[in-house]
Amino acid sequence: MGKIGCTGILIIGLLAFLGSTEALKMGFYATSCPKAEKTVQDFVNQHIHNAPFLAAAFIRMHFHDCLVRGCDASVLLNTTSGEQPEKAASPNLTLRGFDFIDRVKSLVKAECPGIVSCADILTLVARDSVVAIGGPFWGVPTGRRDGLISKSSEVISNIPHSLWQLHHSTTLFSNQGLDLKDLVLLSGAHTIGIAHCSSFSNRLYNFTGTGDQDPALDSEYAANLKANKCKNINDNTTKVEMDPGSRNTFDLSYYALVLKRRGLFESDADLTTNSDALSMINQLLQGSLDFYSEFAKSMEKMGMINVKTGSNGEIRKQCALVNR
Ligand code: HEM
Ligand SMILES: *[C@@H]1O[C@H](CO)[C@@H](O)[C@H](O)[C@H]1NC(C)=O
Ligand SMILES: *[C@@H]1O[C@H](CO)[C@@H](O)[C@H](O)[C@H]1NC(C)=O
Ligand SMILES: *[C@@H]1O[C@H](CO)[C@@H](O)[C@H](O)[C@H]1NC(C)=O
Ligand SMILES: CC(=O)N[C@H]1CO[C@H](CO)[C@@H](O)[C@@H]1O
Repeated sequence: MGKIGCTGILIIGLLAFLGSTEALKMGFYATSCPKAEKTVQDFVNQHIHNAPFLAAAFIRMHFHDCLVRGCDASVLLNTTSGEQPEKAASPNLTLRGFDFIDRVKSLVKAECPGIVSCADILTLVARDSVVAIGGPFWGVPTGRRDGLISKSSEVISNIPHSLWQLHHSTTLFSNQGLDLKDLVLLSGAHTIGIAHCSSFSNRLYNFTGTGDQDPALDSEYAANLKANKCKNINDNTTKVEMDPGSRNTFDLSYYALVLKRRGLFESDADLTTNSDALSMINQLLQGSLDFYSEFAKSMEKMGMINVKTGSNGEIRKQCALVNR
């Protein structure tokens, strides 16, 4: 009797433990909503060709989601409990594509109400849109649940800033279980998309606060940016391709630019100051380290940061709002 009770408690305890740490798995919705992943993929394939720049927006949105409170779609929430949400924080002012995610959510919700999380939808959209522009494919195990909290105040300390030096970014990444190799590879996402002048113009106009230019930035490139793009330090509207000429092509040219001292952010330039990172960049460019397959591994890792599974979180009805 005592023995059975004890075993019972052990089993209940074990189940509770498994419930809270349930892992993501491939095809989580295979029986509960079999068409979900295909619906997401079809919508992305239909629409991304008209707006290929959204692939950059979604992979960045996914990154910003995962680094704050884990990949739980907290980045999609409007205000929760009276506090400003993550999307109101300055690094999020330039996020875009929220309406696209809402449209995908509506389609999937019409098929299977209450089953598929916004966190999984964002993760799938990020992957499928990068694939749709010819970029790398990575596996997306599903089963993420949506978070209930989103705070603007948590963004600044968790999203790396363009002015950060390498050690700052590596510390932040390692707190999330990502190493230097992941940082080098994930920074490769800067092969697509745009940046606003305000994200880097201190390097052009006021690097150390004395009206100077960052010596780590190629001076010819800097002169060109100043003459044609970011004409003064207060410009916060002009957009610059991070990888000029191939902003919608997921290729190695970002790394080639970094070596030419033409990476836009200090965080890009700083990768070359670490000998291990520099060596990885050279291996990527030479092909002895395969960009697509290594990038895929790092994305899979990123997509699993602090996910909520089992009975944690909820399945949001609308991606911008918590259910209650
Ligand atoms: C060291 C870490 C990183 C820093 C400091 C950083 C910083 C930035 C900044 C400042 C912008 C420009 C925003 C703007 O002015 O509009 C940007 C854009 C972008 N970032 Fe990063 N980033 C980092 C890592 C990543 C990672 C890990 C990814 C994805 C895996 C990523 C993907 C992108 C993409 C695709 C864009 C272009 C967005 C668009 O076109 O809308 N970044 N990043
Ligand atoms: C969330 O906020 C955005 C931007 O302010 C707004 O366009 C959208 O309608 C809001 N969504 C909901 C469901 O309230
Ligand atoms: C350059 O930076 C210094 C120190 O932060 C500041 O006092 C000065 O106003 C800045 N100059 C411009 C043109 O923004
Ligand atoms: C851009 O700068 C203007 C003028 O300084 C300011 O009013 C506006 O809020 C800024 N916009 C953004 C997106 O930061
Ligand atoms: C894209 C997006 O939703 N941007 C929002 C960022 O935060 C500001 C301030 O709250 C909003 O006005 C923007 O709509």
